[in-house]
Amino acid sequence: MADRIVTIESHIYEQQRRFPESTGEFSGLLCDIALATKVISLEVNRAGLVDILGGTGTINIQGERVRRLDVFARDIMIDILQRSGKVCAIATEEDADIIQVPRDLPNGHYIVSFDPLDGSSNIDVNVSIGTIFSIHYKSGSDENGTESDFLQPGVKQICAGYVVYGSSTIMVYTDGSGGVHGFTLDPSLGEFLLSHPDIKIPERGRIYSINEGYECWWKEHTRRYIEYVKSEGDGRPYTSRYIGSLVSDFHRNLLYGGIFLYPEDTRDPKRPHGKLRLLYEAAPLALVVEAAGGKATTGTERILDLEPDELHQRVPLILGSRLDVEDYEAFCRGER
Ligand code: P6P
Repeated sequence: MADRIVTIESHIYEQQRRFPESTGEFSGLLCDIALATKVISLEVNRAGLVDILGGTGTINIQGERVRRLDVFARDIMIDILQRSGKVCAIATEEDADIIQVPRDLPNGHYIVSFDPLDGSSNIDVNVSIGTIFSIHYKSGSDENGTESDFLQPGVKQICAGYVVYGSSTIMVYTDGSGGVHGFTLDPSLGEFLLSHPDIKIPERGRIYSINEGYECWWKEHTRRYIEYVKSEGDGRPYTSRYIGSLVSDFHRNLLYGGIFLYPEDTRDPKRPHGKLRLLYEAAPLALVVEAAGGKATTGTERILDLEPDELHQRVPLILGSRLDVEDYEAFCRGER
């Protein structure tokens, strides 16, 4: 007898019934995001066929070459969010400033930050990529949303999650009510089906994920921590796994246990806090990993407590199994 088939929509509305006072606006927004990622998944899986590989020739505000799929993913998310009637403003990795909802469309109380296609440099070589999203309730009084609405600590996120476009397309999210749930897209049905209910990350893993090519730029505490996990001893050496696609590295470590590190380094005095962004990479994944029993830190501060100064702020990001992250924090404090 097949297990009960649970679509993401039925799961979302089942969760909503736990909050009798809810209006259904949040549930509808999350369903809209699921719809957008289904459309993106279709295009990602066809990219090699419909010649939308290769760049657009433009450069985004991060100074990175924009791939056509990036643009497509951004446009789909913005179009669906703006027409949802639940959002008043949007921030994306591809845009320097926030995007408000056109005046001729209804807007709502939520703001959404997202990285439309993280790991996009892997598109042309068929390595899995992903979308990361974060939902806050707007904090200000301006019904059209302002940049300051986005500068809230991650602990205030209403919901956060990601989609991995890999061997299959999986959407994972937490709505802060404690659970982390994964849904696998059944392409024949065009439905996300509950495949990973109530995900919990192992307390300790045996995987570490860091770009070892940058060792010459690591700070001393990072160098000594990596030396430690590579040394023989109690369950060590760990296995090194690094895809170079944050959502894929994170998703694997969430299910198997382990630690992902993109630490601050000494390569560029103008960029002392590493590469990853707080609003639409670190904070959403931090909400997911903590809801699954793990931890997310800069090395010295809890990611979810950070008060953003600006939309595209970069932060060191170390997250995964609780005991592994705590080991790293001890090295940062000089206790190990
Ligand atoms: P590096 C992809 O460009 C990305 O933003 C993340 O998906 C990934 O974890 C990281 O950069 C990889 O960066 O410097 O190791 O190539």
